[in-house]
Amino acid sequence: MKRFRFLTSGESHGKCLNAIIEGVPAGIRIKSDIINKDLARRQVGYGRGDRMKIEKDTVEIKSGVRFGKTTGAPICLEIQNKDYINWEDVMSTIDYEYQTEEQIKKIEARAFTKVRPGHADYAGSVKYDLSDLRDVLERSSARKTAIEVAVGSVAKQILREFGIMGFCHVVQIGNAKLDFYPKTYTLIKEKAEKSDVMCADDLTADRMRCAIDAAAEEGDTLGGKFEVIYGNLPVGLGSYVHWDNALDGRLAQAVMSIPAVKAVEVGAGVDAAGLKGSQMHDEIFVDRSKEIYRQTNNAGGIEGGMTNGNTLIVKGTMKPIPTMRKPLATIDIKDMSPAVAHFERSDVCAVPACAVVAEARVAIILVDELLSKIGGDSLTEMKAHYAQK
Ligand code: EPS
Repeated sequence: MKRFRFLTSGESHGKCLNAIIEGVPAGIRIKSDIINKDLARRQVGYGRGDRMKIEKDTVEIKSGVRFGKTTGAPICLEIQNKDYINWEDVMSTIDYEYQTEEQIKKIEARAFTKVRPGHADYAGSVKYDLSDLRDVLERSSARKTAIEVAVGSVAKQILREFGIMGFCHVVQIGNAKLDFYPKTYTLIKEKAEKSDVMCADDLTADRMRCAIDAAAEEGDTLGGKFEVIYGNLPVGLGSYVHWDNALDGRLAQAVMSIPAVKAVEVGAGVDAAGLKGSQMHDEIFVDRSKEIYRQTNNAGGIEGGMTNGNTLIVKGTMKPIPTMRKPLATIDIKDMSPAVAHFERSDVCAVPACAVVAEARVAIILVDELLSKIGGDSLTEMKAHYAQK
């Protein structure tokens, strides 16, 4: 990250999740209500597990904001894990030798050694030399994406000051695909917002729910595909001069690193392989007031690693969640014997939640690029620079 930097901490069943964000100019209105709305969006979705019934994620802004506005100081955010009361002994930070017999029983009951294929368990245990896979699960869990959504919500509130706004929607769950797109982005957003699978078409949403029910019945899980759309972006965020400045590359990294994401596309994405140049590239026209416009957007708003003024379209593919009721063949790292994979409470499908996380991650990269382009220590300075861009 160049200008908008942050770190997060916290475990899935630990006390809380935290983030410290650095680089937010002063004078930006940050509302915890808006952050909480985004947190709630990440929690809903047909096919999510029982954890979401326990948690009602809410953020506490602990520093960097005074009377509703940023001061330029680092912003500290915190989300409490409500489930922690059930895990206090298991997640204790106190030395093992100081634990009582009763506590040790609880800790051992929650330890596991049968790795889940597809999860971070095996590689994590080897990398960090951990014999209880609980130590890997706790931080590798997608639970940490809650605090990332809170950080993304701060980023979105900065972008909104410049009229830049985005949304996400789900286009595939299992084999149920969205073939019929409503005509405008506004309609897609409105329909998707009302749907518990975040799908903009009612019939496809029904098929998605049926697919989730069938997978749940079989003890299986499902992945899918989502799109993140951002509009009203200035031309020239990102750059072609070095590979690590290319906006498409940065967005791909940001979305690809969400747990379970296996592919990221921009615009036409993988379909570009089958198109001719004349079909792929978006021809440029000029209207009467010398404003340029295009009739297509296969580039997805990025040319040469830079925004081109068109709507940004990022697509992500999520694999099915690896924690499954249906046992998969694996090994027990205790003695390297054959075993069936560990199962504990999980989700059947979390594609809508993943889409909300991707929307947040994209906002984080966009605000980092915006700050790099226009700079400024305060919103006033940023706005003055933006007007001259
Ligand atoms: C999640 C919390 C987790 C899981 C899920 C995402 O809660 P728990 O493990 O207590 O049920 O529901 O985690 C995973 C899918 C994963 O791979 O770890 C959340 O808050 O999003």
